Amino acid sequence: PNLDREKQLAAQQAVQYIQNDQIVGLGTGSSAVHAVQAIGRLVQEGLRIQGVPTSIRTKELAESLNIPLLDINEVEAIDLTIDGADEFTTDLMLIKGGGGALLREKIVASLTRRQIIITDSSKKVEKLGKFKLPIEVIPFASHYVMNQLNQRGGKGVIRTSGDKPFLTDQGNYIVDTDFGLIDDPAALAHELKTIEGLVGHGLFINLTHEVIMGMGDTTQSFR
Ligand code: DER
Repeated sequence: PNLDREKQLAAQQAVQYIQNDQIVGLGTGSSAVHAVQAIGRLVQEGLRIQGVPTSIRTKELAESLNIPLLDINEVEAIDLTIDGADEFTTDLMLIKGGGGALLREKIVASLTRRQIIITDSSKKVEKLGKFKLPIEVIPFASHYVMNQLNQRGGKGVIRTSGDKPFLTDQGNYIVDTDFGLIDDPAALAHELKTIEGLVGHGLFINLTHEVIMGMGDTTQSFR
C-alpha cells in the first residue's frame, strides 16, 4: 500500500471536523504535516481558527502557512487536535514519540476536548510494544533512568542525531525502550511516572477520541 497516500486520506478526513472559531492542536510527524498543510489551505479560503503547535517544527510549518497561532499558556482548553501515532490498538491506546515531540504532544492532548489521531494502515497493532517506547529524560538523570528502566524489564537506548544525543524541544534526551509486547500499558504508564528524571513517555492512554486510519484508497475510523 502507499502509506503516504493513506496518511493524506486520513488527514483530509480529520480536517473536516474543524469549525470556525475553534482552537486546534497541530500535531507533529509526517501524517500531521498533511493535516497542517490542509488546514493552511482552509485558512487561505477563510477558515477562522487559532492553532496550538506540538513542536517547534510544527510551529514553523504553521507560520509558513499563515495559520494564526496561540501560545499554549494562553489556552484553557483546545477544541480539536489532529496528531499522528506510531502504534494504536482498537481500544485507542497509542505509542507516540517517534518524532521526539511526545511531551508537548501529551500536554496538548491533555488540554484537548476531541483528540483525533491519523495514521496509515501500518500503525494498527493487537498489542503495543513492537515499536520501542520513546521516553523523555533530563540529561542529568539519563544513566539513572536507564538503570531504573532495566530493573523494570526495559532495554533503553539513547536516541542519537548523527553522533550526538537527539535533543527534544526542551533540550532533553529520548530513550527508546524495548519492553517487548506490553500486556498492561496503563500499569506500565503509572510505573514509569514514579521514576525521578523521567519527564515523559509515549504511552497515550484515555487521551484519544478517534483514530482515522488510511487504508488503500479509503479510511477506517475507530472510536
Ligand atoms: O512523534 C509522534 O508521536 C508522531 O505523531 C509520530 O510518531 C507519528 O509519525 P508519522 O505520522 O510520521 O508516522
